[in-house]
Amino acid sequence: MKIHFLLLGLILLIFSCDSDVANQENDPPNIIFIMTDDHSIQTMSAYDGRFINTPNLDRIAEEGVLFTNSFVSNSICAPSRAVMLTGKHSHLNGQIDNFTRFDSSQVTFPKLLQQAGYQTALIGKWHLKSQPTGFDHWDVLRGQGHYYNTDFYSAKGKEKSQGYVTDIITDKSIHWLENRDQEKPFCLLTHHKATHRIWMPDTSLFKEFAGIEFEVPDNFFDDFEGREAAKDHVMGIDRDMDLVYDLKMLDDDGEIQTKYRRLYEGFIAMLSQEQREAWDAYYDPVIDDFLKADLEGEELALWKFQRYMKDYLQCVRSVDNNVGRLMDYLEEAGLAENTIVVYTSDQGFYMGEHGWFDKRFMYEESFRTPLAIRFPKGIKVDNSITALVQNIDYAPTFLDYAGVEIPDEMQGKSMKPLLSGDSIQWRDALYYHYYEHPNEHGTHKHYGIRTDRYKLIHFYGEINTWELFDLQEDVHEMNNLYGQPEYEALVADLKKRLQELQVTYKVDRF
Ligand code: SGN
Ligand code: CA
Repeated sequence: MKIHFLLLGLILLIFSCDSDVANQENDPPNIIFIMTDDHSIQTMSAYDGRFINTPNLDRIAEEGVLFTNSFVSNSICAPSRAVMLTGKHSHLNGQIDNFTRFDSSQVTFPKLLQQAGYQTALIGKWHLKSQPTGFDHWDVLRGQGHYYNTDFYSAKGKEKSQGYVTDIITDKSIHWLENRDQEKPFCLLTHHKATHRIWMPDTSLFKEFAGIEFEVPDNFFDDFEGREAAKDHVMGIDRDMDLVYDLKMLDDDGEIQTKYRRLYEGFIAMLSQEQREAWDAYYDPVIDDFLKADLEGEELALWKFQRYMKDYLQCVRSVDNNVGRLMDYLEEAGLAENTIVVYTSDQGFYMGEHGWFDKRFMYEESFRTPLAIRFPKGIKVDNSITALVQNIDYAPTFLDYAGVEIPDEMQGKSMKPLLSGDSIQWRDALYYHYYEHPNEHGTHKHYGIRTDRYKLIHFYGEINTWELFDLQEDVHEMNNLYGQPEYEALVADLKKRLQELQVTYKVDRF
């Protein structure tokens, strides 16, 4: 009798374990969508090891997949966010620039996931002006927010934080995960302020890049020959990067007077006494050395480049540490297997290429954006994917993995087949359109097409110029081939393909 009961117990145990496994297999995956602001692929070591080692960001790629041809559709913040939420290009979701207010009545992937039973949350940068919709919980910065002691806004109202913004966004994310409804799958958007201008580092990370000289890009002293639109830029490290505001050279005697000195004073007034002491202990000797060196011309430009890189990279370091912390939490909580972790940025950034900071242009550094995806249970391919993907693809991908129907109106494609190793027909060209003009960085409106080898851009509005680049022969896009007779047939073909893309994407004016 006893033996029978034991046997029955054993059978029941095996059966229940089996069904647990079966349940887990069929559980919809959780999603953690980590996005930084202005993080360049040049400063993520999975892509490029010249400047910084980012082991935690790379870990997502190593244990998952790195997309080596990942692009945005409009290289600026609010538009990128709207594209990712809606899966549609800017002209259809209406968020063509940073000034517009996002129409939050639109269909977005968080809303669809929520309807399908997901718990959804958004923590960190939002920048879309209208109140977030489609989230059970949101706790966001207003506009750009601040690096130190910033305010957060939630359904409960405004709350001041104490500390460094990248740490706080991570703390809030982990806290939400710990207190979520364990019965439901979740989708968490952890959207950082870093590494946005003015690149204010965490005071505890000041030491790392002391004494390091960064490699200066070959085209740092670009004269923009043959590229008229770029000549109007206001994003030169030499000319436009502010010594006090961007580079923190706030001297006590007020010798260094710059356009944005007062603005910077406002920012650092937000630091606590302890934070301010650590801040000054780091920058004061740099200011002294800078004043003594009395630099001019090219030497000054190169000094500015080195300082810019240090501050920016210190912000990246904090992101890397904090992404590591979030990944560790997933492991400890037993969530790693069934959670899709995405790491990306709202666009790329110039690290001195063409002598620039900022983004906006369809040139490679700001058109590209990092993209790594880890999903132990669902990814069947090794390490890297070379297909041309774009941020219109994120929403359909999340919906596809969650088993939710992808609305026809979404223009992106699910990347799930790529990640599953299925052989499918993928796109062979990308469409891009940047609209914000006039703006503080002088970038003209432009649109264009990029294939795996060529890029054709039309700058319009106050100017009317075309640019053609052979990306295989000219990776830095210095040699505009447009107008050269031997490229006439290629240009005609690219214009035709561009027009086809405009029809496909329902662009009504071109
Ligand atoms: C701010 C920055 C600009 C930056 C835009 C857009 N100036 O206006 O340098 O191009 O944001 O950035 S700042 O003085 O306020 O830092 S975006 O990432 O939000 O699109
Ligand atoms: Ca940005």
